[in-house]
Amino acid sequence: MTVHIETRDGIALVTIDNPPVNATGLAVRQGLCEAVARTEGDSAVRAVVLACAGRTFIAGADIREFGQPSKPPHLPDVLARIAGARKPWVAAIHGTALGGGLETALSCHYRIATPDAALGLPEVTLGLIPGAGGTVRLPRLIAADHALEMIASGASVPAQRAREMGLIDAITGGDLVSDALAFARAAADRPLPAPLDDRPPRPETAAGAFNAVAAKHTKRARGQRAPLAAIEALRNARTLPVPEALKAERALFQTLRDGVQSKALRHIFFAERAAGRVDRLEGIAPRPLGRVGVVGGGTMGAGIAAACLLAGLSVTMIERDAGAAEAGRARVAGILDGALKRGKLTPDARAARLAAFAARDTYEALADADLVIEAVFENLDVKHAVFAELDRVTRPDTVLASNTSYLDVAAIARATANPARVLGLHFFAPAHIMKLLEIVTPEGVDDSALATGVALAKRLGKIPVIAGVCDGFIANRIMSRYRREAEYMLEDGALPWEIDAAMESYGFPMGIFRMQDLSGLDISWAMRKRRAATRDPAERYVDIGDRLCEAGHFGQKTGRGYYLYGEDGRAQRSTETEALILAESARKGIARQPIPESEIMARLLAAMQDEGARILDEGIARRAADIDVVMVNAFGFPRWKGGPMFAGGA
Ligand code: T1G
Repeated sequence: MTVHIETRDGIALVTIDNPPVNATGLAVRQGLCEAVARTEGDSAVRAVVLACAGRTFIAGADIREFGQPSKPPHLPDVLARIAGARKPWVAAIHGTALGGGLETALSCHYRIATPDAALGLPEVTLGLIPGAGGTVRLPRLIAADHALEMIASGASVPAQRAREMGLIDAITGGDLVSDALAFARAAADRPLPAPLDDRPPRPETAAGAFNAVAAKHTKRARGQRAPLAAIEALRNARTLPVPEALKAERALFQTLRDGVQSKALRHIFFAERAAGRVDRLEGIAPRPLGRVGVVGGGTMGAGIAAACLLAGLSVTMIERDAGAAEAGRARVAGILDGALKRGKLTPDARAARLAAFAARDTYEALADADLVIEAVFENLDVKHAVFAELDRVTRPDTVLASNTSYLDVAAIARATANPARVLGLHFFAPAHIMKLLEIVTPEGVDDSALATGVALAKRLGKIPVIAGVCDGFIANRIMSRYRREAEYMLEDGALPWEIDAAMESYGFPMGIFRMQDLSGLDISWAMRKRRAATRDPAERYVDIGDRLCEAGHFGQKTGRGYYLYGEDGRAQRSTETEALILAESARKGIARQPIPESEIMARLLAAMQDEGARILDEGIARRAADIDVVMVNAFGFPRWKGGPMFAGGA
């Protein structure tokens, strides 16, 4: 039974049991209609508690249903029956009440939640707005600007905050269902509260607060339609009669649901979850993951160590000497302090995490590590020396991983007696924040070692994407390709700020030249010099980046790169860079032609899709959707475009 009913001393307990997240699929909607009819018709029932089995209260409508014609009873109709019930309904919330789940709770007369519950309307993250009354009812329960913030941002609020805003009536102290039954029993003796539809919209918390939130999210939209639709729906809720506002909400929702941005966002939602499912690992248990070793306390090593500590793992970091170990320890402590400042860690949790951390200057300190991640200088000889030492000091079952961003992991593995225990774990800076983790799989890597890498990604709250061994794996290989295309366009007729503007109007947070200036032009310059001897002479090569570096212009850190940087650090167009580019075009005999914005993006997307197709052909990536997951999570490809392969119709 997806929805079952039992009555305890005159209170009906309606329980939804629809794993994995109690989404309001057809059977749930039918079951709820049945529950309303039965409880309304049973004179022994005085009140109703709506609860969910499993890990969470309803986490939303079933997103998988959106691609097909929706079948009645539709959620808004189901919720109207609950709201119209003559007996009080109490929503008993645990886990996350999200989207249609929170809308279902809003149609109940009361809501109570466990202390660790969270409530939200995240529809905008799927390119939607609430489609079952949320934009009309939420602002009748909580302040207008609070309602707009929740719906336009899609962010959840914890139970305590929900209580303060008036979104829930109580937080339970003990067992949720028992408390909810007691709450319902007391409610049965009181007059029913007025349905939300009959209440006036709540005022804003301060004059102008609503418009300030609207302005903030209008600015942040960057071409996304859903946040703007959310603002429109919340304005309707304040100005139109409820029936008109609900009709307008439904129309906006259906337009968004059938639009390309929502299809792209739903594609990425499921692609990110599918990325971690690896057929070859079915039935393969990961090895234990309690103690992690990190070799290297630089930016990446410290970020990786902090990510593991924040996930509750014990970490031993080693560096070449006591001074470097102390510097690495300080970097890790700094990251945890940042998490404390941002409220992501309590002082006790920070102390506990630091107690699980050691920074040492001897390989012997890694003797009991379950997994070791190397994050040292990107040089094969250096990595060979590290892995030879790891082979010597670690247990035979310890998984060894390199964080290399482009070196051949199989070549690194050859420094060990058992290469099958070596894989790549390519983190992206900052490692404790970026969600993507490329899991690089050399030929012959042991399945349980691979399963351990995937398990680590999930433990860290990251998205694992399996990548084969090649230069740059998936992310950097595609980025190198479209960076080259951008540089070709500099010679052909475009300027850095034109290319960056095209990318930013497409939805990237930052254009590629601005991004390179930020990370430092000298890094890729060093890589180009290293590869000069093996570069294909037939391949077109653009010298502009080299010219800038030869003149000492490494980007923001030297005050000039592709852009000029003022005291305030703002990027400005550079006439010197423009002159250098024009001179390079002339030197190569290229007659520059202006390149319109649409063509700039078309060429960049074609470059990404072309490299993506090669990556699939070579088996470096398992599916086109994995490539989308990588580009969205590594390089800010706009989620609402679905990734380069989705955008290209793959
Ligand atoms: N529909 C269908 N499947 C869903 C789902 C949903 N709403 N939410 C999760 N799943 C699947 C997911 O694909 C995965 O499947 C499994 O559940 C576990 O998810 C009318 C229109 C709830 C915080 O946007 O944010 O309501 O991979 O791996 O990390 O106005 O899932 O196991 O086969 O993410 O513990 C609004 C989306 C929908 C919430 C749990 N709701 N879900 O996170 O597990 S639109 C959402 C989440 C809507 C109404 C509108 C998270 C989670 P599989 P998971 P998790």
